[in-house]
Amino acid sequence: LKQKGLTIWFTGLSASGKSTLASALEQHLLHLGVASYRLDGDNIRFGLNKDLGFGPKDRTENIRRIAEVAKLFADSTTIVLTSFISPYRSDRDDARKLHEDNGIPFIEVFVDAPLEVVEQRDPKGLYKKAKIGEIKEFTGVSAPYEQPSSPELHIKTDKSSIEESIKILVNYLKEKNYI
Ligand code: GGZ
Repeated sequence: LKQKGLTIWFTGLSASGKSTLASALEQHLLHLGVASYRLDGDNIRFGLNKDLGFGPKDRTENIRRIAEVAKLFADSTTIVLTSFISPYRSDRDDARKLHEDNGIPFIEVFVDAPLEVVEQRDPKGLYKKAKIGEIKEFTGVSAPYEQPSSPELHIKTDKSSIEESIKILVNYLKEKNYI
């Protein structure tokens, strides 16, 4: 890594492919010998943020804490990969500001797949449950997702393969001289 660290912030609906892309990118960076660290629901929502649910206020607090943690890791010359829905534009903008005010690049990646597609994927059956009301305030069904208006990268996971998507990400990092 040629400078400080940075944060790659994946945002998108449940089952859009955020974690899949973050994991694949982590593998790629590992092979290049670049230090990276992944933050996702498994290591954040069951730990640091286990007191938080999915109402608007809790989601905002979830994202605020994740942004703070990402900033700290990035400050220690690590490439941080976060994969959270982060449905509110203002929360993502706050996360960006926290980084940029500290001189740390923030790369917002919109992991985009149409609702029909993610409902079809439904790997955990959550969309099905949300539709019959078993899960309340489910993003895309009964809670909002505000699409990024000017993300650094926009990846359509129903159109590009994982390999193609990783190429887009790696090319961006190389172009910017980050790796
Ligand atoms: C959205 C929910 C909900 C509700 C549980 N709405 O596909 P998953 O399971 O593994 O990813 C979803 C995850 C979303 O957590 P985040 O921390 O990324 O959300 S946010 O950024 O909005 O705070 C889903 C599961 O948690 N899940 N209930 N109501 N997703």
